[in-house]
Amino acid sequence: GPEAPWWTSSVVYQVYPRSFADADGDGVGDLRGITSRLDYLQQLGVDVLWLSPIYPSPQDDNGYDISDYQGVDPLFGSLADLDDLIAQAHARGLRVVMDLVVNHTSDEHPWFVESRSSTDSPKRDWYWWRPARPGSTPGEPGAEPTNWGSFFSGPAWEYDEASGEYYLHLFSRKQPDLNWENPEVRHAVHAMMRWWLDRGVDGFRMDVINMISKQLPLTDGPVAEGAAHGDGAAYFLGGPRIHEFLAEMHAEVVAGHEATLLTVGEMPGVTVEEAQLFTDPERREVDMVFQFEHVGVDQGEGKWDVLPFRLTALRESLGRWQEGLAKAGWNSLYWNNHDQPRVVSRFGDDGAHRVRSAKLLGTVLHLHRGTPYVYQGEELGMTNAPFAAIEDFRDIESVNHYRHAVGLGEQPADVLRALRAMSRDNARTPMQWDASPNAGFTTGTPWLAVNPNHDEINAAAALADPDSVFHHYRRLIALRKSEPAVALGDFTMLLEDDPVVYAFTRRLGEVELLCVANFSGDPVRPAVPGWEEWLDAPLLLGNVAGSVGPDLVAWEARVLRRE
Ligand code: ISL
Repeated sequence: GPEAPWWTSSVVYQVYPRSFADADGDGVGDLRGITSRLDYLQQLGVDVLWLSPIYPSPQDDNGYDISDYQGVDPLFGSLADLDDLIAQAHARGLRVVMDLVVNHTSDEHPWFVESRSSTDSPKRDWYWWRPARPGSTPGEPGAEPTNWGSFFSGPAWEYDEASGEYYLHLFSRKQPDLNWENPEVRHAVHAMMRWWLDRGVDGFRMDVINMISKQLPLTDGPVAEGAAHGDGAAYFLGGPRIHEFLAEMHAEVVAGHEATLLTVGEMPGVTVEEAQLFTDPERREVDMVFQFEHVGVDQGEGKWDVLPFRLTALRESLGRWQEGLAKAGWNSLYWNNHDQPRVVSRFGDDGAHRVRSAKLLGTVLHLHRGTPYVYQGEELGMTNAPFAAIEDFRDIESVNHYRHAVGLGEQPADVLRALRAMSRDNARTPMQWDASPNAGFTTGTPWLAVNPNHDEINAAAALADPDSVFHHYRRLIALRKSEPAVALGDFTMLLEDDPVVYAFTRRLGEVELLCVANFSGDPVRPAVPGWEEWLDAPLLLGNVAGSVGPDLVAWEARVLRRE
């Protein structure tokens, strides 16, 4: 068949600029800080750098509220700093992917300022303006055009007193949704994307891109028992024109550059059937999607309903995605990003077995079929943070949720417990470079406290220790380059019902790999069919030095190879 695309054998590293490296000492990470750490990324061996938003922004949602798509927020530096970062990355063979946040803008974006200025504005129709519910008093609770809740608590509609109408915001009230039905909006976005490609960027990670097509007319959604708002997902997730909009974007922006670019659509709620369509190369929409099923296995009714982790649920989900995208399409593989708690605290053991379980998690993920994403600090086994009080949090989602939940009568201690487990701020504590007071992240006061465990968990210590999580990730990334079955082998899940052993094979031609992992603190003999024969196969990679026997020790993972 045709040669596999370059990103099948690539690994992407996500940088959250605010928390990565602060060169100017203001307590917030910046572009020059990132550039100063490119050697570190090169040493890890990653191929692509994905930058979370660095554009001018009021920072209501840490840059996911953009007020100028073609600039750099002074907080992070200048356009010249970005040009320099891109040039220096390219010089090291690293591609640079930008975050594309076009479901919504900031309410301070000139487009929205214009749209809001009058009902006759030529840009009025660039956003979703609606009158109050018939028979209600505009501005009163319950008068919103639909009953939808926003992702950040409260209603998804904000009343604009000056014009007497409401605008839609699926996220914060400072993130009004763009109206993609309007072709002018789409053309403006395409032009902006082309401008970035001309500047040298190598692709886009598309924020909540499956929310850009809305089902009309916008109508009330079902209200769960005890919920303050309705669920509008049926009207904005995977709407009727989503495939058309993505195909159009591909034709207008990506076509002709496919061989060098990477596009990944972030799609909360996407099903594997839909993902097949989005990522089938024949359809020319996106290369891969971020799906959320596997990071929902420890959540019940919403993310704050924290459930115990069950390996069987994780396997069922990941296995179904491996199967669903086996023939056409492609998976992205991730445990972490700037919205998720730290995986070693979540699915591993961040106490006695932190290092080994972090390596196990990396091994299992990177041996699946798909493109792995490493989120900053994951390669160090960084953990969730010991947040003590609500004052320790900065994230708008966390802070809003606390206020609303406590307002509705929940016990503050219960709300805090859920925040500690699931808050996005767990991912956003500063990168731990060394053991110095601010972890080598800043010489100033960090915008979010550094995790006190940086005296032990940090890049300087990891680089110096050949058995560190960092060096294990480096070996995993190198294995993808040296062993074609890692990137392209067929995937077969084993042990469908095993509560502690996660095992699967990859096969490419005559080569067969076995990945087997003990997700527990107790030794176990894996029930893998033919395990005795496998014990004769050479170990490609493991997380317990010298381990060869039939039993896996606590949190042990092995990758074996035979042909
Ligand atoms: O973490 C979440 C809230 O529970 C997710 O629902 C998250 O909001 C969702 O995955 C969309 O995330 C993206 O868009 C948001 C932004 O806040 C996130 O940081 C971004 O990754 C709005 O732009």
